[in-house]
Amino acid sequence: MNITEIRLNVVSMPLKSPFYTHLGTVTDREGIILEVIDSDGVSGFGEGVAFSTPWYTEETVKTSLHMITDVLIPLLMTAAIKQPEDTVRLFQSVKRNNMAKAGLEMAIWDLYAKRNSQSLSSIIGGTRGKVASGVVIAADSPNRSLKQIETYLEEGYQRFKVKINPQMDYSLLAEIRRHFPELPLMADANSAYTLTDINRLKSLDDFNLLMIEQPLASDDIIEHSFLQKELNTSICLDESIVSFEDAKNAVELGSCKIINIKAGRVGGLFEAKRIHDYCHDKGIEVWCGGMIEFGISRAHNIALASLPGFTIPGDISASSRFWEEDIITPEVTIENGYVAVPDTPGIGVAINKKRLQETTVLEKVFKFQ
Ligand code: OSB
Ligand code: MG
Repeated sequence: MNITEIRLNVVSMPLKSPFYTHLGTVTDREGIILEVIDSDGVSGFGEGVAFSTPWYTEETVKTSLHMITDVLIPLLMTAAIKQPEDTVRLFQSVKRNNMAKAGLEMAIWDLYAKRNSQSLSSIIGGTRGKVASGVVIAADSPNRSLKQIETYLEEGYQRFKVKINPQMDYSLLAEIRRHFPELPLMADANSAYTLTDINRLKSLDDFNLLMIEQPLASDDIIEHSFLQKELNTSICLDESIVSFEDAKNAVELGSCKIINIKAGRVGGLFEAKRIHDYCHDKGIEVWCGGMIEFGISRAHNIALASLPGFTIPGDISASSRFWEEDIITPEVTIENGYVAVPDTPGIGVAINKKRLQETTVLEKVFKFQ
């Protein structure tokens, strides 16, 4: 691959409705769209998924921009990239900043797949023609949560996730279970609890949840291992797993029975696939998490979720879940609870140039020598 140019667009778009978590409310989403172009004019697309503020991880749009512009692209300019793995090796000299790295690495995966006339799904070893679709309910009241569940059930979603915290857990889940006794339901705490809440967390075993996601601290693996021994409900780790080594430690310590894999959080598709392969081998179930992202990142998620170990419906919802109009064409749609995995080269979607332009707040072009 002979990269000649990288185009970067920071886009900003309002969500259709606010996304409430105990750490803050997301009403507008900024994202970094990256296009890597080679000397034959082939383009690969990636998306930096850091948020505007560091509520979910330490990265932000601004820190990502700094890393991408001042560190990672200059590194790419010094190296010959033959395959995506070369990018991973090259970026090893930079600590963390996983979302910034992933944005570029995933664009290079898309370019690599296109150059090989293969879909991204097939080039990473995907085996599914469609992936099961789940959705997140992040409303500000139990009533509005119930309403959203009803709407999304009608749209065909197969798995429902609600955000919980010590102020809003048992009563919310009881209300949901009263209306929807059989709903495939899980809860995501985004680290809202500590071990002192152990009895509260145990009480949630009443609700036959598929899993409880990230109950304890975002950098903890040890205490989750203690908690998992005390709970009937499976723990799923999200924030705690930022590398293959974290996944291995968590599995070996029994800190979780399920892992939510997000390529952005772990530094790209290569690392995401390594974690998947390891978990598949160990019989640990995985699913693909979401980042309230735009269509480029969703398209990558769909390819990732087509790997054989992704046995639980992910946070892979339609473009219309968050956006009036997405930046890709065609948009992501749900049919009978599934999203089709494209079999056309690369991520299988094109950028919607008009929508990209009208949502762009900053544009940069990097020319390689
Ligand atoms: O914790 O999984 C999370 C959104 C943003 C950041 C973190 C998380 C989430 C979600 C929703 O739960 C993901 C989505 O549907 O895009
Ligand atoms: Mg989560």
